[in-house]
Amino acid sequence: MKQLENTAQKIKSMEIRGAGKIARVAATELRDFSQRVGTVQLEEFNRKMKHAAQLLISTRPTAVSLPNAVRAIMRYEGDSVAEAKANIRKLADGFIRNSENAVRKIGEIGSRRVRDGDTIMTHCNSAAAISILAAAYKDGKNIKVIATESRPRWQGHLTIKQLDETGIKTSLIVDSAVRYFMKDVDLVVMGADAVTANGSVINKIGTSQLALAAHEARKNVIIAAETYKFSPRSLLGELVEIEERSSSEVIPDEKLKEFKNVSVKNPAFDVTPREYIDLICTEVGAIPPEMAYIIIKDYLGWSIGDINSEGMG
Ligand code: RI2
Repeated sequence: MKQLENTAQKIKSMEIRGAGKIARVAATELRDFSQRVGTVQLEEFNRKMKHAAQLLISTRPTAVSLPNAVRAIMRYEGDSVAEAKANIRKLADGFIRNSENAVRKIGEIGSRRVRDGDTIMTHCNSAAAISILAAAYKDGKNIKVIATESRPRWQGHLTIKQLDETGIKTSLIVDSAVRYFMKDVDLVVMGADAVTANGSVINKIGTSQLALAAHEARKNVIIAAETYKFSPRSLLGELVEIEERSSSEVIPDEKLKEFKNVSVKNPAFDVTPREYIDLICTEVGAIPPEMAYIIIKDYLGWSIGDINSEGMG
């Protein structure tokens, strides 16, 4: 239990972050937790697994990769605890392997849209987006990247570090400079925390203003997103919840206390309408955002009936 709570806390505090990463870590934790459960009573085992699943899902409300990963593992079967444990191990290992392959495949597919000499703007820190940039560079394309700081958590610093290690020339800019530099940009590549049935993309706060600036300047926007980032529940018309994080990420508590009339708003994500997105690059192909529904139905295998009966995510 302690280790499970520890992992949940690390996801909540963003010590472990990134939509794909938290999905893989949740799958790993559920697998390891299941193996540690001591009981031989299947009912008790199932109850404990359900509790663990809910705890992991509750850590971050926006990245749909998290409930999708948990759901993929909670489909386990078995007539005994031993069988259930074996099945969970298989499902979790399969999910993690597929997820790692998906990020690599997105790099291969997305890099074909990058031309030699392109300057590419990116936002926040997305493993899937960086996979495209790194693959293009590895193919011998001489690219440059403009990366935003991504206030308030500075994920842009992770991006410049990772790009620096690959050898790609990168400029770091403040978030409010995206429109100023858009004239120098050939292509925008960003990640996603969730994609809805109508093709809207939920990603780090600032994504939608960057996409708007790109749209105004007629520059293409590619979103790199594995299929498990598509939201089955959006088929029911549900909106994806936007996580509101602590004010202390924006201003220290002590400083805020000096004001009588000031409050802080700190949404972690925003919604980019599909009109501002040219392509969503998934591991099963580069699709127009209008095709998001097909991914949910054909590749995630969800129908409205399944979603209603599961009651998760
Ligand atoms: P990958 C991150 O969320 C960013 O919004 C990033 O674009 C998205 O997850 C996808 O990341 P946060 O955890 O899965 O920093 O592509 O809030 O790495």
